[in-house]
Amino acid sequence: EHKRVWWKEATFYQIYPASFKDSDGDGWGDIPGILEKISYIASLGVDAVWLSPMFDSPQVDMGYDVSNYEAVYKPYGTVQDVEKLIEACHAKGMKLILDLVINHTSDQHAWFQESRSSKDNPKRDWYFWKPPRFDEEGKRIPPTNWRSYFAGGTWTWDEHTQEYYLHLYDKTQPDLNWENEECRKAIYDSAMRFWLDKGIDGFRVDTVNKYSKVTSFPDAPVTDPSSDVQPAAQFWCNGPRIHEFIKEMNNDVFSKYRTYDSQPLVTVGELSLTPEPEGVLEYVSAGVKELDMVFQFDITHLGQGPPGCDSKYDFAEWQLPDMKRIVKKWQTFIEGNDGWNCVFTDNHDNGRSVSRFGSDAPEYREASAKMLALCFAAQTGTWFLYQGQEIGMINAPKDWSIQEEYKDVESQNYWLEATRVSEQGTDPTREERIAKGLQLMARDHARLPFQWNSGANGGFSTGTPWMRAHDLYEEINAEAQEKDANSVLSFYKRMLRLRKEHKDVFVYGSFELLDLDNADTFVYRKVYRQKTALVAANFTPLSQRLPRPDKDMKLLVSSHSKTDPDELQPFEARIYIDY
Ligand code: TEU
Repeated sequence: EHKRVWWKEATFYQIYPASFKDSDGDGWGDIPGILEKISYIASLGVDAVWLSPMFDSPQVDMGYDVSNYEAVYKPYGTVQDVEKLIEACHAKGMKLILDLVINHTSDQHAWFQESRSSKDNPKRDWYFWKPPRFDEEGKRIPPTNWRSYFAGGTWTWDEHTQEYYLHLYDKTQPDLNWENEECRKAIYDSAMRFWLDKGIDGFRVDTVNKYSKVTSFPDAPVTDPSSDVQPAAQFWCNGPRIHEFIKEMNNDVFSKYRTYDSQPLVTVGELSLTPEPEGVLEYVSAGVKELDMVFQFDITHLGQGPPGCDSKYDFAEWQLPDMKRIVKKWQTFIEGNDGWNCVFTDNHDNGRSVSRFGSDAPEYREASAKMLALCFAAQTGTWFLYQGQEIGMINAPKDWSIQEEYKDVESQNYWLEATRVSEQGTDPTREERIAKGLQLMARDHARLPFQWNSGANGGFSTGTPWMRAHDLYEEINAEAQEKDANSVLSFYKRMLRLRKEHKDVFVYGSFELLDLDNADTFVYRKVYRQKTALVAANFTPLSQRLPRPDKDMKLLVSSHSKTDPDELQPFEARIYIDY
């Protein structure tokens, strides 16, 4: 049985500051806007807020490119505003965690500015600098052939000191050199203690398994001969010193702090590209003292090409059994050990779950939002919700221009690359395929302004929003749903209540998958001692046979107001219990 701790039973609500609420009409969401909506957030029944980066930043990667950890991006507000937010959350009984983005900084960070200023600057070694190589024709080439996340290579040439620097993400996001102890200590002070001392309750730790690189910097094997950059995650992910670094971070910093109500701090790491359960346990087993839990991205990879290379937005068909296999793998991975798990379908890096896993057609989008809420609310682990999920927000309309309306650096880079190879004729259909992939899975979809009401820009801003508001804000918005007992919002609140009331079974129970091969319904059982719950969810727009509940179980909840004893209606989901 799992030891009980607050953060296992808590539901977290992620806020993306740019897109939540603009209080001053400059088109950007801000901290005062979040403060205005604090009662709304608390009314959902969530226990903690995760705020995506609000630090000072040139916003090339929407704040995941930090230029000063100890300052707030001006349009978002001030350090004092964040202090007010910490207080306001605590006054409502909610905890607040911040994003910890420490694999890289922005190239505008003072550390990098110093580092790039000369080869003998004391901070030169805080980043990875390498001399060039030369090919047979004497042409300058980068130190390795690694492919970066946002398309292109991982090395950028710096004229000033005639060396390359490393970046796994955009060229304006140079990787910090964790091999350098002074650099690590500066990270702990500036990015962590500065905010912990102000009373935050923990961190969501960005890219947590990428701090240690294979520092001999070998070339990756050529898997794509048509490209000069190759997937190379084996050299920058889960590297040789990663566990040493995270243990040090925990020992020197995390373990020294408590939450505002004197409980253990919480840390949730972002652990991509670590598919094997055993490898994950090395990070989250309570005994190893690294992280409390990590996000696993298998679920968000449904429909994407292989991670770590150029096929992310090359849509790949998937079936419901694929999703079931993933859920089962992570639901059962913490059985019999002291690790923990995260449950989520949405975040700021993915298309909306209704559009990806359900249906965003007008007649089905509410039903699928509720079905997904129910299907995930009964799973073991800590539940993370992303802003707008609770009102069933959907992807941007398909007729929006990718070039004009999509703002994300990743989308734009993929789009440029796809149009280029199409023009060159090397892959004439790539442009069309990538367009389709972006329309479904681009990170932009989650970043549309929150739809508060039917006013201009969905009530998000009185100015011109940095990203266009969804065409459907009159149909999908929080204000209308607050008044409607049958809305997606009301259903989320109900599921959050039920999850608390039935936490033994939902949060801590063991998981058993039924009928893996059924491609229409997702059915599983949760068991805690003498208590059993049966969850059945219809992922199709057709009626489906309802699997017979065991013994004489009683209906706890259905996502539809009228239920049929033998059939699940389109996108209906139910829970039966026997206690
Ligand atoms: O994402 C880290 C990351 O590597 C991927 O899991 C993620 O899917 C990303 O979208 C790459 O396609 C984190 C942040 O969540 C993301 O917003 C940042 O862009 C990234 O780090 C760089 O800081």
